[in-house]
Amino acid sequence: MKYHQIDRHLFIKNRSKFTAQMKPNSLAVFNSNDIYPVSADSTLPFAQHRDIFYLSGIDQEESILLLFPDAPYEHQKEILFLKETSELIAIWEGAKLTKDEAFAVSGIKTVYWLQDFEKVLFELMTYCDTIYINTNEHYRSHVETETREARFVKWWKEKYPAHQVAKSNPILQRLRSVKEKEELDLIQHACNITEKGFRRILSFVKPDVMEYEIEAEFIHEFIRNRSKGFAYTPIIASGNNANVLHYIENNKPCKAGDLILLDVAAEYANYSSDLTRTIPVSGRYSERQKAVYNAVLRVKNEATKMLTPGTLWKQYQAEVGKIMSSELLGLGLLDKADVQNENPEWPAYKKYFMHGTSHHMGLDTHDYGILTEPMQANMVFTVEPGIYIPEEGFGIRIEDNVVIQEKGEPFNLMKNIPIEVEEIESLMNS
Ligand SMILES: [Mn+2]
Repeated sequence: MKYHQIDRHLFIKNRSKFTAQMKPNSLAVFNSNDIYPVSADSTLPFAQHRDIFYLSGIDQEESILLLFPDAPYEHQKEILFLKETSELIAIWEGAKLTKDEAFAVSGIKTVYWLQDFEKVLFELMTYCDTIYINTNEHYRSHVETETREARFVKWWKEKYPAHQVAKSNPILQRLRSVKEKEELDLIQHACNITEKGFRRILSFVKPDVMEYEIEAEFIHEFIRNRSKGFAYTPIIASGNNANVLHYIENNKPCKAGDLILLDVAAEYANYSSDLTRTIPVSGRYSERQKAVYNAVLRVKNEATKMLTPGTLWKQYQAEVGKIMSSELLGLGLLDKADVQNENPEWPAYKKYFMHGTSHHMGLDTHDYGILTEPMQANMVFTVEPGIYIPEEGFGIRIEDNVVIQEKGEPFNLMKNIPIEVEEIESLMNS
């Protein structure tokens, strides 16, 4: 790991919050992700499943966590299973966690090697009535492969058909959406690394630079600051490429006079940040670009104020739509008739702003959180309105990450990242 070890008390706290929600006499199981194959013997870099990470800090493949708060013996209440390390593995792959190291990371005292899993589980299954399985119920999830978790669930259902089953996911969705102080610090750290990357490219961008050269500057800055890299596939979209919302080719030259939409951010210790800025290739915005930019910025600032405890996501989105509509009227992109005659299912503003304004952010970039429930203090949201105008050859999105406060406006984790036209222009020209 490139990141500094996280204080294990975070994971101890997370486990106690989870077990407090479990039914009597129940056991919960959490699996690592697989390492995904490419072909021959090559693989994608390992990315830990965020739930086992959230509950243990274990950032290693082939790990299993069991939680059984009502277990008859103390040593059975929390158990980790790890891939057995050996001298051979140490030589070829580098050392895996020892049992002592796993305790230091997680605070879990009972650690077995993975080969003992079935035997140990069998004994525990004779004591418990219910097993919590961890299915993926994220509102945007779309999984085609069979995950390690899904394979386990299949195996378990076959082997233990008489046990009751319960869902871990709704508990985790609620817990993970409200961040602990330690987590806010980690997300702030990711945002600070992102800031360094953004400041680096401000003095680098000039006409005819390739989009991928900008991407390379970002990744250089991220990795030298102990990030594993991008929190998500970066979008570096000059000119009309910005109007392809998920443009990730990043292979075109940036032309003088165009804007570049940069949706690029670093991860740190598996926590995301999620930044978007839109900057002028030549270091100066045109009058029209500036007018649209400032309209997006005003929508962002107004939207941010609405992120307070009790706000409902759907109503928030509708309110932001009204503010956006009035800005689009001001820019001459919509006229009064467009708004008066709009289809309530697809309001007129969606022609220029067709995506959501905010999503939860944390261990996943589009993090857990139940959108039908009111917002709470210490939830982290993005705020990311945009105006996309293919006929004018540019699209503008501005995105910050904010923490909802008990009282007053949210705290902006990206408040130090240049956002005003004047500041961006002056940094690009200095
Ligand atoms: Mn986002």
